[in-house]
Amino acid sequence: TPEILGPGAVVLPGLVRARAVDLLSAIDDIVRRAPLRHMTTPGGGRMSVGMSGCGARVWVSDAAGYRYETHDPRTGRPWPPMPGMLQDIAEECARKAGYDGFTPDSGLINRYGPGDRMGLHQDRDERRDAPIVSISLGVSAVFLWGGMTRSAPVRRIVVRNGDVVVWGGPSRLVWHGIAPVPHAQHPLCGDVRYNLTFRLTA
Ligand code: MD3
Ligand code: FE
Repeated sequence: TPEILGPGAVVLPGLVRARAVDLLSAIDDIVRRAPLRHMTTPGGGRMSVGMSGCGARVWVSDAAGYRYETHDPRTGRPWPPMPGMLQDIAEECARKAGYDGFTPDSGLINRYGPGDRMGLHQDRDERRDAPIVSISLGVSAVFLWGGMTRSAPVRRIVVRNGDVVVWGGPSRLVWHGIAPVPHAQHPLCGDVRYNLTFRLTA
């Protein structure tokens, strides 16, 4: 049963839980070719989250700023193509949230170890007329759902293995983040949480 978080934002609890093993093996294939790395922020910080991705373009951050790149700066090679299974799952999730015909060209992988977090931010570097599909795997975490300004009150929502959240329309530029991931174990992932986000960048 979908839960409406806000205008255009929908939680689909457990929608891909039965496919978690397949999703994790797709992640393994990708990170073997494009290793997870801790990106640097323009302000000089080091992100605690490990990142990689697949598809035509993937988000990167370094001293020069945030942008989408067609090649992995670490290897100089194009990012691994987006597996058809991931493309299909992302499209299905978007459709079930009311967004028909979503064809993402970017799949970002975020890996959280115990204590890792993502501070409040907006996603401004990709197409804003397309939704973002987010899939949580492994250890549960608390998603921080703010408002249209940084100082707006924040709602806390637990996201578990196999949960899907889709954000679009008026909720697309909402401030959001992930609270420090608890030291916990999940049978498929050990003490790790993965998040996959699918986006349209061009
Ligand atoms: C709400 N990732 O990669 S996904 C990110 O769990 C990011 O790794 C978090 O925020 C994670 O940028 C949260 C959920 C998410 C993604 C994009 C959004 C929520 C969003 C864009 C607008 C509003
Ligand atoms: Fe984000």
